[in-house]
Amino acid sequence: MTTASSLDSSPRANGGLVTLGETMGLLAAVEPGPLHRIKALRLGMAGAESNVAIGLRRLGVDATWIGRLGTDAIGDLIVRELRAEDVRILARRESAPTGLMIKTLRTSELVQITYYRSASAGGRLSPEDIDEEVVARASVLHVTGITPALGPGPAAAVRAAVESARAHGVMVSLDLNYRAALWAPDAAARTLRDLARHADVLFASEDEAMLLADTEGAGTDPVKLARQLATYGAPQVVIKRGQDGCVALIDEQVYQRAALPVRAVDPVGAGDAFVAGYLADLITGQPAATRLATANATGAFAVTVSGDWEGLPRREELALLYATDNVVR
Ligand code: KDG
Repeated sequence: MTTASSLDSSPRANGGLVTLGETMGLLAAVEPGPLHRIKALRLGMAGAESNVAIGLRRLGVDATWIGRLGTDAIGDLIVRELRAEDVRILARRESAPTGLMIKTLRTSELVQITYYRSASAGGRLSPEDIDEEVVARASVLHVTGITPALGPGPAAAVRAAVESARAHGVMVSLDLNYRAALWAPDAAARTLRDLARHADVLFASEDEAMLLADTEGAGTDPVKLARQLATYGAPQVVIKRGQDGCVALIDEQVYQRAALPVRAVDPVGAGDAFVAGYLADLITGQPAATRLATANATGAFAVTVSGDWEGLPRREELALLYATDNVVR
């Protein structure tokens, strides 16, 4: 098996992003409180990988999402939304239902997510869904640690996509995205370590980095954590620190950026937005410092709006967060 090359940390010029994973219906509470007392739930959709794909499209970069959806109204809703966002969809429709998640605000600061996805269409993803030609034409293949947690088929699909990407010289981006509701930490660490060895760009929160790093050596210091993750071979390691900004080790240089001050309404999706900003600028050939600035801005925009992807910015909006007279425009 090939491992990530530390020599080539720039993507090919003409392709966009290809990603794969499960996108689900999302029922989001419109007010804080326990679910049984909520007056209304807003119906939408979300999925870490399709959130990233939408983020790239909003920034003007081509994006393709591969997945499986039920032949049901939620599947139709997802197709409509992704089409409206101009994401290319390579999805089979299944007799199994489209997965669903419920997002409640137990307090105005505490978000709770409940999944209804154990026998969903998205969990039937398999290597036969991976079109090698589509992957070969991309600049970047983006995968997350959520998909391999869905079962052996999705895990094999991720491996097949990564192998295709590596065989065709396509950069591999991995967001560890550990989901405790889906698998145990030791099983996750084993699989994610293996995937990390094939990544050119590796994203992690501090907690996720600790899952893979030797914490005795790194502790909780984000720069040390980034250095530890870099030992898996990725020339670009980015630690997402939420409201504390980010730390990155890119081509052996350390970068640290503070987050942009915004009033957070909904933190879910901020990580995907951050990744989308970074990858959009990577694909369009921007230098590391610009990639991180864009990532910070896209992450900040995402948290200002209720919904996992709805607040993602268009390129011309990025500078708005730096404006000093940002009241009326
Ligand atoms: O990062 C946000 C995602 O986690 C969310 O949109 C849903 O894909 C999702 C998941 O599996 O949690």
